[in-house]
Amino acid sequence: MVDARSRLKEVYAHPVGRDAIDKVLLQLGRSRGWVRNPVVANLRLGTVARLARPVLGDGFVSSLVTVLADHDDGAARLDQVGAPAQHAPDGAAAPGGVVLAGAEWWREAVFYQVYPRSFADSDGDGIGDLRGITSRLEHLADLGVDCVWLSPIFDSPNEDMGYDVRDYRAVMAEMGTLADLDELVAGCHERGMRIILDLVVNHTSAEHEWFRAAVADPDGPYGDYYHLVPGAPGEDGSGPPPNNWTSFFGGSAWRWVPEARRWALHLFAPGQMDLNWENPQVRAEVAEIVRWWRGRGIDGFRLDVINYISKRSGLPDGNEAIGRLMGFPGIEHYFFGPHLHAYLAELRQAGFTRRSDDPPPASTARERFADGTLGGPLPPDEAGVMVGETPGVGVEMSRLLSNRSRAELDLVFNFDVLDGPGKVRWDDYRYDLAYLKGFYLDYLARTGPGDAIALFYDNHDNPRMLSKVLGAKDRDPELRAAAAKVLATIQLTLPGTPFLFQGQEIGAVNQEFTSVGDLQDVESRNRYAELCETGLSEAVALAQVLPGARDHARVPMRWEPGLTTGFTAGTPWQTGREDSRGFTVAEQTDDPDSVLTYYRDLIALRRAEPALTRGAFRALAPRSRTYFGWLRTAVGGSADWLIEVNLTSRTIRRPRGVPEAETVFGSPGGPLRATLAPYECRVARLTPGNGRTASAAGDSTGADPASSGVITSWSKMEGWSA
Ligand code: TEU
Repeated sequence: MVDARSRLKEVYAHPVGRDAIDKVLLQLGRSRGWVRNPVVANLRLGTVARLARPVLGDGFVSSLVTVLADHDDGAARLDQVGAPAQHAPDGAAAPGGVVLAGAEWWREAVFYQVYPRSFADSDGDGIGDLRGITSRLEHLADLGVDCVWLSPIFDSPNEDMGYDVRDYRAVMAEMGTLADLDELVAGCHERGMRIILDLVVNHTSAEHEWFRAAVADPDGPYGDYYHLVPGAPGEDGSGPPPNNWTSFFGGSAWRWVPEARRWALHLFAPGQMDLNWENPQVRAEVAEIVRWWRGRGIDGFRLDVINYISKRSGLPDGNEAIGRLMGFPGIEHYFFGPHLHAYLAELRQAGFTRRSDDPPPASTARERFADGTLGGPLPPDEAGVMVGETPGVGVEMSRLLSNRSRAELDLVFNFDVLDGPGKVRWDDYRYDLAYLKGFYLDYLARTGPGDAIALFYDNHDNPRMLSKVLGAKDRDPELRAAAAKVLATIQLTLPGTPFLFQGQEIGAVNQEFTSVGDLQDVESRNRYAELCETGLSEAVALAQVLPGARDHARVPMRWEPGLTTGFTAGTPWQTGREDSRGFTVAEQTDDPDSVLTYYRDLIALRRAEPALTRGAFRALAPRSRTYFGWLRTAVGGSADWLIEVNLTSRTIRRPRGVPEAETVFGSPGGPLRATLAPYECRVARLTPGNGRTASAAGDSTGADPASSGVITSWSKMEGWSA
């Protein structure tokens, strides 16, 4: 039990405490070495509270103690999970080279996120639809995708682009019909791909029948489906709301619903009403929705803001310092709530797990072999895959949510990779890939094969990573392609499950929006309006919205050159602002040097070489800020792979000698040299043997005498990590 007398190191030993402290340090842009300093580590919490008062104000420490107390068995639970086994080879190779057929197929899969509104439009109304996706499945199959994830397609008034569901068992009219969806599911399965949907159940649309019923009769059975709180006597909505929580899209998280004479909680837009998960009836409804879709052949779900579902009962005010630091007052009361683990375990059993008397699903994916050829339909998965979207959780919390032994989620997203220390999405800055390297090395050192890391940089909620890395240079076609390949190499060959977002495979970048009229997203528009209200000029307000606008990633997919990019025959609902040459699917498909070819070939190699997915991992030169290299070794050590990238736009010197290795993949190609070109990347097979020097191996540029030591064996490579 942590209390004010506990020492900082005891808090740090608690998984939730550690993540919380790390988060604060990251947000403040401070090093973690600070906590390890013995003087600091031995400070009592009460003392920390006094010392930190000028920065953190009052109540910070007691808020922390409360959150830790919710998960007081947390440390014990993590012990159960066990010390991470450091990504040692995970069991024997699958028999017969068959991949992705096992219960945990998703550990080796490549996921691909489709943003349906902007993928492909089949009927010319300017809005992407299900038939459009079906017509483009060959692109995904060619790319080597194992599982397609569709952002929301359920019936919705679209206040937040489908993340406000009106009917969980119907398709949104502009995207098609249930029959179209069945066809899309069958089309994926036929090509050996699974398909998952987005399950948005932290909240429903205010137009959902449950909310209508709740408003009509707040004391009736549906009143308790939501967080509806009576106002003071005579309240008309002008009084203060029930607490100080704020919405992620601006303003208070409460709105007064006059018909019900109640305040209603909405952590997102005013029409996204938070469900009350404390009500067992709500949990049962959600499980039924999942079972219904599983029967139709859906292979699982990505669960939207699923770590927000358990709110502290009584909905107390949030601590102000935490609110300031994290940007959202109240967040400590729901981002890792008291009953989160119990609700997830229950949902897994009641919704995602097949029962022996369940009829078979409408279809299942065909088996796909290591060489890409297809077999017959696989037996139904025992459980649908549960991919948690979990904003704000750190590494230890990720383990508590995803470790195999916990039977909660399968995979989680950790968003800390997306922005550098002290930065948030809205900041205009150049992302340093050295941070990305450090983030993953830390993550990998603290997790093992039973944990699950989703490797991702792009999604529909973030500007493009490629643009964050390159800044204005993202318009330089050479740099753009080279850096895109660096990101691909890291994402596809580190341990973990890659999630690609549409467009990544062709090197998509941010858009040059010029007015607020170009932005469609509720979050960007609200933020712009709020900034203007504070007295900023429109130009300055726009400049403060654009770096983080979610619209960058939501423009139509660029299938071919031209104004409408092959996305639609009509007028696109959202226009991209790009007319660059060479960054469309059509232009890249047959180009051997294109980003698309690189992705396709690397995914194929990944499927053929188990070392790249299941192999042991070892970092080389872990402290270098410019070079990122690592080894992957197959079970039995039959094949050693060397992967390396130059994290910068400058030529860099290799940290040690030139390894003797056969480059299977490279950008630019050619033999390994003593230096790495700007954003160079390599996937090479280490050659066992000795004696040959780098120049004898064909390095026409001449080996650098200072680093001409040839590394010919695993054991010598290990010296790199010293
Ligand atoms: O996003 C959750 C989330 O917390 C953020 O990543 C979100 O982008 C927001 O901008 C925070 O400021 C999920 C969905 O991915 C997002 O599209 C939805 O808007 C949101 O939940 C609400 O359902």
